[in-house]
Amino acid sequence: MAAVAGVAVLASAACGDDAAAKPADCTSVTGGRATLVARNLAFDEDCFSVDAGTTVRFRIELRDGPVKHNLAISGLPDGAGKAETPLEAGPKTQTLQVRFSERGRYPFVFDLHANMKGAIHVE
Ligand SMILES: [Cu+2]
Repeated sequence: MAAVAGVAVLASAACGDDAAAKPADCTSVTGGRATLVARNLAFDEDCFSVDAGTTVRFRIELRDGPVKHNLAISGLPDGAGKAETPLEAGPKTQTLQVRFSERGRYPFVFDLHANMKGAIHVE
């Protein structure tokens, strides 16, 4: 966890700053739908909270023109490991459906831009 904290200093995102705690302004996912917008080399959300057992359909709006982005969620249980969309240039809308069967904190990142990250808190 200490190694993660060193990297998190670069991020303005509240959610990525602490390895465990859920920030007060975390976005609750309702109805199994969540939207992330990638714009100006940043995501508009850095934290989602989800009820355990929920399948979430993420809508990822890529709005950075020729710059390629994606969404990658790691640490998933049940052998799923990682769920991710392909790297694609905008404008483009991607979808990623993930079932969160177990409580925990699942980091999400965009693989090329270190500041594009956050976490999904499954409770
Ligand atoms: Cu990016």
